[in-house]
Amino acid sequence: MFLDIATIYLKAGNGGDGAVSWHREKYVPAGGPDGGDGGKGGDIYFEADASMNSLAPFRFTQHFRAENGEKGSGKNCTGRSGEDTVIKVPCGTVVTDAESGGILADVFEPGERIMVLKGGRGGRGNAKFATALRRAPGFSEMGEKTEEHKIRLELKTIADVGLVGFPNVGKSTLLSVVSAARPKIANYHFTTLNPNLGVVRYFDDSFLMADIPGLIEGASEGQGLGHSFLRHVERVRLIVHVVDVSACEGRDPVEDYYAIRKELTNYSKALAALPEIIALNKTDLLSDPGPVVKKFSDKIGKEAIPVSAATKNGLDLLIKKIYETLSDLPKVQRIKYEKFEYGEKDRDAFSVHADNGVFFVTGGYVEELARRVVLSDGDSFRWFQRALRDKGVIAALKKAGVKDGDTVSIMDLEFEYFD
Ligand SMILES: Nc1nc2c(ncn2[C@@H]2O[C@H](COP(=O)(O)OP(=O)(O)OP(=O)(O)O)[C@@H](O)[C@H]2O)c(=O)[nH]1
Ligand SMILES: [Mg+2]
Repeated sequence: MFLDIATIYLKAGNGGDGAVSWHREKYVPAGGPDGGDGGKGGDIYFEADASMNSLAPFRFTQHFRAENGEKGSGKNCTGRSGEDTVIKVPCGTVVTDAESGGILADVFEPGERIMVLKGGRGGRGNAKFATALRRAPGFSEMGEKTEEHKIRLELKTIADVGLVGFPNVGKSTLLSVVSAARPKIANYHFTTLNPNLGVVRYFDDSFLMADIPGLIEGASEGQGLGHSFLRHVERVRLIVHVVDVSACEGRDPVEDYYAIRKELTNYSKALAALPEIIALNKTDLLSDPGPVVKKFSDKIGKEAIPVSAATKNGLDLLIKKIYETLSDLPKVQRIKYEKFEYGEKDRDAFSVHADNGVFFVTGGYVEELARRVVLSDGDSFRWFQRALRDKGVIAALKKAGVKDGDTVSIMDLEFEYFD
């Protein structure tokens, strides 16, 4: 099955905890603190892989985690950093945060790597907390914990040229004879279910052609394979509109032409405004194509190139025309977006609220503090109390009506309040 939209879950690595350790050496009775810092958690990156053309791998694998940082250890050894995770996606994959819809990345150029989630910072070891007054800090900091995020991937194929038209008009056949691509070809509708990409060589140069699944009337409202495929034409520079001029299915080429134009316009004005080259295919089925082609051009008032993907007649001229038109057009652009970043927790904010005699303190600042404290350690606890006082948390508790003996709760820490 073809997939051009996928939902996955990502979690960067947690930071490793800092260590509590004491320097030990023969004949040195009381060494100082030498607990090392924890390692940084692994980051998560996306990488554009030119050999991929669908998001199918994400049907089976939806959870990705980067490695956690390791704990610090004695002798001031910093813990090993967690390995980064690199997720490969096809060029043209737009990565968004599923909750906010914010765009994290447009993974565009082959080989391009974009970081979307940063690993947690490692906690500091007790060595880092030593001061002239506090020579033997018996506590260290815990590593920063990361959160899991729900992410949406959407493939918007990048190609210079998109082949559009009704089903069975010969788009895939055309791509297969002008490039090395080998899309499935068959004499029934909706043979092509996913866009195929091919490189078309033109002397020393080349361009990228995409074969888009057949459109039908109402595609812009979701009929047939609908919207999902129009999305793939969004990023082309030029449309090659393939029309079956042989009328072998009993349809009228002119009506076909206008029907597809209408779908393009309904889907997006930008799409409809793209330059277009009309290729009238299957001319080999006509005994005398000349008058038919002329009649078509006269009716729509535009030039059309007669071709046959089967006999390759007219293809040289078509490719030349495509190449020359492209030369005058601006390059494919990556989508314009403001990069969405997961906010750092507000490091200074906190709030107090009372509930049944328990005073809950929440917010980035106190959570950060609580992460660092070790309640059972006198030193650490005193440092924690001082920090609470300095930042005005104690004053806020008093204002909220705290009395001696009441319980104060911060994250998973609970302690009794005494002034
Ligand atoms: N006689 C003749 N038959 C052709 C020509 N081009 C394609 N065909 C045939 O038309 C049928 C459909 O061709 P495809 O290339 O699969 O058509 P498509 O436009 O990709 O169709 P969908 O993928 O269903 O949208 C096949 O049987 C082809 O062999 C042509 O120039 N002349
Ligand atoms: Mg096809």
